[in-house]
Order: sequence, then C-alpha cells, then structure tokens
Amino acid sequence: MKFKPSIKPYRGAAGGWGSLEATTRYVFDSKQPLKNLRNLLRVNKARGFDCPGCAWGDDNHSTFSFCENGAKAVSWEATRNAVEPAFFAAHSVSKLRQQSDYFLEYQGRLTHPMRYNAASDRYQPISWSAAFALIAQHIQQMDNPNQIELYTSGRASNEASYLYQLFGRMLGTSNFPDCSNMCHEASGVGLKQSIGVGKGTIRMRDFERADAIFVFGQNPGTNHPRMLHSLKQAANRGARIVSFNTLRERGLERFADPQSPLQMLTPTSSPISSAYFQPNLGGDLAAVRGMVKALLETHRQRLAEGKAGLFDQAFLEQHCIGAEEYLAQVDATTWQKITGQSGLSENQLRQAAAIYQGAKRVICTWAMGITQHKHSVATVREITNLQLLFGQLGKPGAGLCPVRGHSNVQGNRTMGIDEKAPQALLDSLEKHFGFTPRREAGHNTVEAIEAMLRGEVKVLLALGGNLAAAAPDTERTAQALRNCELTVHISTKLNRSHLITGKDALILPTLGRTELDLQASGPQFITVEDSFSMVHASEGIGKPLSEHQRSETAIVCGIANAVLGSEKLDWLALADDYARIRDHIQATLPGFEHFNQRCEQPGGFYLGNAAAELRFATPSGKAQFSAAALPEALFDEKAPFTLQTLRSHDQYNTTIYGLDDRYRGIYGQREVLFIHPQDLAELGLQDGESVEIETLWHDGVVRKVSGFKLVSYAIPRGNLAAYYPETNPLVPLDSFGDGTGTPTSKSIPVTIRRCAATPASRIA
Ligand SMILES: Nc1nc2c(c(=O)[nH]1)N[C@H]1C(S)=C(S)[C@@H](COP(=O)(O)OP(=O)(O)OC[C@H]3O[C@@H](n4cnc5c(=O)[nH]c(N)nc54)[C@H](O)[C@@H]3O)O[C@H]1N2
Ligand SMILES: Nc1nc2c(c(=O)[nH]1)N[C@H]1C(S)=C(S)[C@@H](COP(=O)(O)OP(=O)(O)OC[C@H]3O[C@@H](n4cnc5c(=O)[nH]c(N)nc54)[C@H](O)[C@@H]3O)O[C@H]1N2
Ligand SMILES: [Mo]
Repeated sequence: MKFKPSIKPYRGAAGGWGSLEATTRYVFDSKQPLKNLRNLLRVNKARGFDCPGCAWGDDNHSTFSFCENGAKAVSWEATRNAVEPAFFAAHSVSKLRQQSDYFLEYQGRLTHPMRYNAASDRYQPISWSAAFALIAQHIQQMDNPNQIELYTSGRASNEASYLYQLFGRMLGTSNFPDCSNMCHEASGVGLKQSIGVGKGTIRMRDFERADAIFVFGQNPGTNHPRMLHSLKQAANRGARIVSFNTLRERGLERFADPQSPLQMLTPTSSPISSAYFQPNLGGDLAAVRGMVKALLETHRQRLAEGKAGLFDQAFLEQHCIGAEEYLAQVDATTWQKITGQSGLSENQLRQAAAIYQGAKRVICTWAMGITQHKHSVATVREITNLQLLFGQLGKPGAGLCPVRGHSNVQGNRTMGIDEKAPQALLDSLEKHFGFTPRREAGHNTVEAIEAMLRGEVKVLLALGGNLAAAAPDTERTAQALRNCELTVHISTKLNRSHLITGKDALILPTLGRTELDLQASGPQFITVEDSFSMVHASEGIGKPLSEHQRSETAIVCGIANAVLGSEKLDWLALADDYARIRDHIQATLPGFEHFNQRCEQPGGFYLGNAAAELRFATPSGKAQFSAAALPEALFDEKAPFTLQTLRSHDQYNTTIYGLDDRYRGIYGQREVLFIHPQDLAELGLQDGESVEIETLWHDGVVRKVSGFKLVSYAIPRGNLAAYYPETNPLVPLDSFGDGTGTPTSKSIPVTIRRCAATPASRIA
C-alpha cells in the first residue's frame, strides 16, 4: 500500500457510506473475503464469537451487530498472511526493530513457538514442550515468587485469565500488572469508594429510557461505534445528548447509520449531541462542579420560594452519606476557579446544568478523557456525586456507565486479574483449592516496570498485549524489559514487545477469538463480560492458520503444568474441557451459579450489580459523596502546553490498521500534532510545519519526539493532541493518577519547537 499524506476536513457524518466503504475495504484487504463475511455475520450473535473490538454490549434485537472498527479487528485477525520460521530466519531482531508498528503487525499471524537466540540475533523455532520446560526452568531459578510479573491484556477470555491468576497465586505472587492499570483503573477505584462496586450500574436497555445522556471524555465514533447506534436512537426519540470533549469529534456531532436504508440513500444524518462543550484537558472535575454549583443555587432558590427542591431528598437521606460536606465544598469553590480550570464559561455550565435539570432519567458515560489524568478518581467521584444528588441510581434509564476498552477487560478483573484482589476472592480460592494465596498487594503496570528497572524481576509473562508500546516512558520500559532473564509473550501477531527481549525470550502463538478451538473433548467456547456486566459465550469458527497455534487456555495450562505439576490441580484436564474451568469459577466467584448451563442462554446472563439495587458495599453501607477540593492547579505553570495522546480511527491501541484518521481529516500519516490556530500564530508557526515535542518534567531526563506536523484544529488554547503510541516516549513513568497508578496519558506538560521534517525516532 502507498500513502500520500494529506489533510482534508471530513464533511460527512460519522458512520454512513464512508464507514461502509472502509469496512468493505478492510474485509477484502485481508485476502479472505468470504471467510471474513461469514465471520462478520456471526459476530455478537447468540452462538457466534464476541467481537474482539470493544467492550460495548450486544443489542440482541438489532441487526446492527458489527461496526466498521469491529470489522477491521476481525479481518485483521483472520488474515492468511503468516509470520513463519522462515520470516524470522530472514530478519534479525535488530533489523525488525527499525520497522514501524504498522509494518510489524501487517506481516500476519504468528504460527510457531519461537525462542530468541542472542548469538544470531534471530528467533528460532522451539517445540511447545521445550518452551514450557524453559519457562519452568527460569521460574525455578527465581529466589522468590515475586520475581515474576504476569501481565494481561484485556482480550483474554474469562477461562484463560481465571487460570492465569490462579497459576500466579499458587506460585505465590500477586504481581498482576494489566492493561486496565493504564485504562479504566480510576473508574474502578472511584466507583468502589463511592458506591461500593467498581463497575457501571446500567444495562444496555437503559439507553432506551434515558431522557439525557452525558458523554464525558470519550470518542465513540471511533472507539465504540456500536454505542453511536444507542445514542442515535436516544436522540431520535428526543433524549438530550450532551458531550464534554476537548476536541470536536465527528462521531459525537452527527451520525448516519450504515444499517438504515433511508439514511444511506438520502443525505441526512442524525445530529447526535444537542450540546457540545470543549473543556480544557483535565477540566471535567471543575466542569461538573460548576454544574452542581448552578443546580445548588436553583435548589436553594426553590426551597426559599417554598417549593420542592431540585435534589432527591428522600434518596439522599435513605441511601447516602456526606452530601452536606460535599455541598459545603461546592460553596467553597468559586466560579472563578471553576471557569479558569474547566475552560468553560459560567454561562455554558449553567446551560449544561439546565439540560440536566430538565431530565428525569440521566445516564453519564465516560472513558479515557476522564481516567488518564492525575485527579481522575476525584473526577469519577464528582460525576457520581452529581448523579447521587438526583437519585439517578436504582431506576431504569439512569445511572453510571464507564465504557470499557478491551472486549473482556471487565471480565479479567471479575476473574481475579487484580494486583489488589479483594480478600473475599482470596479466601474463596484458599478454601476451594487448598493453598495459601499471598495477601499483600502485588505490582500494577507502572510498579512492575519500576521493579524490572531495579533489576528485581527475572521473568515477565504476558498474556496478550504489547507492553513495550502501550506502557509509558518508552525508553525506560524498553530497558525494563531488557533487564529480565526471560520475557514470554502469548500473542497473535508480531509486535514491538517481541523485539525488546530479555536475555532469553519466547513468542508463543495463540488462536484468536474468531477461530475454532478444538480440544480433547471437542470444540470449546469461552466466555467474556461486557461493560454492562453481561457474561456470554463466544465460539470461533475459522480454521486456524497453523496446527502449531494453541489456545490461550491451553498455553496457560501448559505453563502451569510444567511449573507446578499436576498434583494440586490437573491443569491439562482443564485444557481438555473448558466446562471444568467454569465449574471452578462457579465454585469460587459470586454470580456464576449454574455457569455452564447459563452459557446456553442467548445473549448470556447478567452478573448483577448491587449498587444498581441500592445496596452499597462501602464502609458505611451507603453511597458516599466525595468532597474533594479542585486541584490547586491543573498543570505545571512552566509548561506552555498540555498534550493528550489518543487513538486515530485506523488503530486498535498499539495495532495500526492504516494511516488514516478519517473523521479528523488526516490521511496517510500519523505523526501529526493538533493545535489551536491562535497558538500557532502566536508561536510564528504554520500549518504543516514540523515540530519537536519535549516533556517538561522534574527529573532532568530528556523525553522528546520529533517530526510531528502541525494541524490547526478545534481544540482549547494551550492544549495539544497527538496519537498514541508514537507519543508514549513523552509520558514520564512516575506521572500517574492519584490512587490509581494510571499513566497520565491525557495530560503531559510539554513544549514544542520547530524542527526539520524527519520521522520520529524509534527505539533502536
Ligand atoms: N477502534 C478502536 N476501538 C477501541 C480502541 C482502539 O484503539 N480502536 N481501544 C479500546 C480501548 S482499550 C479503550 S480504553 C477505549 C478508548 O476509548 P476513548 O476513551 O474514546 O479513546 P481515546 O482515543 O483515548 O479518546 C479519548 C477521548 O477523550 C477526549 N479527551 C481527552 N482528554 C479529555 C479531557 O480531559 N476531558 C474531556 N472531556 N475529554 C477529553 C479526547 O478528545 C478523545 O475524544 O476504546 C476501545 N475501543
Ligand atoms: N500514551 C498512551 N498510552 C496508552 C493509552 C493512551 O491512551 N495513551 N491507552 C492505554 C490503554 S486504555 C490500554 S487498554 C493499553 C493497551 O495495552 P495492551 O493491551 O498491552 O496493547 P494492545 O495494543 O491492545 O495489544 C496488542 C497485541 O495483542 C496481541 N493480541 C491481539 N489479539 C490477541 C488475542 O486474542 N490473544 C492474545 N494472547 N494476544 C492478542 C497482538 O499480538 C497485538 O500485537 O494501552 C495504554 N497505553
Ligand atoms: Mo483501554
């Protein structure tokens, strides 16, 4: 493929012909059109496979069961291109390291287990049994069980991730860094503190009843396209959709449904948002505080006039504590501080408050624009405060909805991939399996990288993902990986993490979601959990590309068997029949009664959510307001700009499908920097000029990337945006959220200066 870089503003709506055209292009590009079309028809259907694209739920009564970006994810996995031993024989690891992430994954699917040979700087084939024995040998050489890190990426199934954490805990560690630590951690932490459960409280059908939906820091047109369908239907029946986003995102403005013949044939599209606010990066805490300040004023006015107040007094008295302290904090927060920090005027915030006030049932959704800041937990809790004041919990059409990323990231946590697992889970594992799990917290992702940097980690195991590219502070993360004795990646495709090796390294090729998983007892299905706590079966049908690929579950069992033997648990028997794993899950986790039988239900089953039933597992037994003051200042005043790192339309995290970002009008390139036109003018710079971006941080380490082309954009002054993972070298490892350890990928203090137009450097 050849690309000519260009910038053309996108005039259409999100979805529509552009999306259908792009879908068709991807389906045919992967060289397996028929298989792909058959696959797509089964995505998210009762007995098909779960879309590996995102964690949005499945709407069983709609035909809109896949979307453009889901199609890309499926086609990308179903390619017939193969990365075979001959490929590795032809390319040294140092040579491959010079290639782009896009090139690496484009080579196709990994087909054989491979071991790195430092002498020839090449990967060579190894048998599965030798690979498992090598892992066992390295683990047996560790001085203590905490010298291993077990990373997980959120695509892993419930079955594989349950056994993975069980293996780690039986080994004696709780080091389970995972992608969630870099993603929705703040949602889990904040919601747990406020309402006693770290998950969203709504179900898909609530979108059909809501009067208003507030979307904070999220770009569903690209990252959760099936959500647009729910938003559009809500907008069509008159619900108000209010977006808070630092950028003008096409998908939040207008949407043409590719499944609606009328909209495809006529140049119409549905407006999505009835109001669109562009706060400063990190300004949402102040924005919501401003809305509450306005609502509190009206509430008091009405009481003074002898009318009923605005807030749900009965709900507050019966179910909440801390409302008074919180409202005192609201009084203490000045409009000046609110408008300064949010970047929105008092008028705009009063307008948002008026829409909120006019709605009986309100849903608030959010994603990375809320969770990847320093004060993200406080922001998640502030959104919760607002909802609590109006009793927007425990009724249809209302509630809290963190929209998860990876398709099974929520399920991973439920299964115990958690470096700070609840004691109840550990008790239950202890009782059922008869061993003593470690009670102390283990490492999250940043702590794991720090431990590796200190040379304290011997073995890194990764169940999926691409830690080298996804983690912050690229140079330091690379050094961390190199410090390990052994790095092991269970992967579908070649990626950067395979090329930054420990002294010893393995790549273990795995089956994808879409493929037939045949074990001793016959074809297997796995289960996943979506953002709405629905657990359902997923069964692949495609013939695997190589007989040497194994399922994630079988690989985890193979490793565990080689390391721990079969005395305590017959791991290999579990791999023969996944129903046996589900029996163990049923015996140890709440909500999984009759697990195997309930997998047969079309659409799966609902795990339940206590907070949605107004039962709050907090210390007080009630929903707890948070009375956080706004941060002193959002950012380091010495930094002229704050940078957010985000996704283009043609990528899945570190997987780059193509070089376009259609809705933002970017074609054939990724090294671009979005900036306000007046900022450009003040700097004496012009659209299309190349700049170097440098982080301003207190540790004296130089962090910069260069060759980024400036693009004028509708973005607040002083804010910048560029794509992840190219900008990960800029995120300092020790810049993370309070109480979460989540890298602050959406607020990096930077400066920019003109430079020669060279592509950004890669790690050599
Ligand atoms: N096609 C596709 N789908 C995906 C993914 C993918 O890469 N590609 N990734 C998956 C994963 S793991 C995740 S976590 C989700 C991510 O889904 P999103 O959270 O939608 O992903 P980002 O691209 O990081 O977009 C962040 C959005 O928040 C806005 N934003 C940034 N900072 C702020 C802020 O401070 N305030 C406000 N109000 N807005 C802000 C940005 O302008 C942008 O629109 O998507 C999942 N789905
Ligand atoms: N700067 C910056 N950094 C970020 C973010 C950001 O917004 N900005 N976002 C963060 C977020 S939200 C997340 S979730 C993380 C993502 O971090 P990760 O989950 O670690 O990264 P991915 O890019 O999703 O992983 C892609 C790799 O997974 C493998 N893979 C794909 N499918 C499968 C499968 O079915 N099984 C197995 N075993 N492997 C598979 C492939 O080899 C592929 O190369 O990145 C975080 N990093
Ligand atoms: Mo994520």
